[in-house]
Amino acid sequence: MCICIASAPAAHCSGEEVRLVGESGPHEGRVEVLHNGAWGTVCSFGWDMQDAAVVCRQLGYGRAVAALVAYGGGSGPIWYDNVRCSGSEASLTQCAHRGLGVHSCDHSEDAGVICASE
Ligand SMILES: [Ca+2]
Repeated sequence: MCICIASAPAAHCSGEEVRLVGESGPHEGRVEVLHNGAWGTVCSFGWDMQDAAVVCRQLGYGRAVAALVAYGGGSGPIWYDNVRCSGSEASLTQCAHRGLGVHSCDHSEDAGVICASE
């Protein structure tokens, strides 16, 4: 996981921080991404198991169990829309998407994942 230092060029950050916000455990929840100091969410349009697999890998879990919309809406920016991971990326930042902050979504569509907890 990358800790971004405010004074460092963004290119020096290999990956943004990702967290899961939910109530059932650390291995599942709404996907939130930290960019430029602001936690934001991911639109579920195009959200699938390949994308979920990358999030789970980035967080240190072996695999993804589900890609879903089940954890309520977050707040702040919607950073990603139409995420298109192949499934082999090391972090979500390496996946194609519409563009940072570019979306046609609202927070009711925020994407979540369940990662294998074993
Ligand atoms: Ca996708």
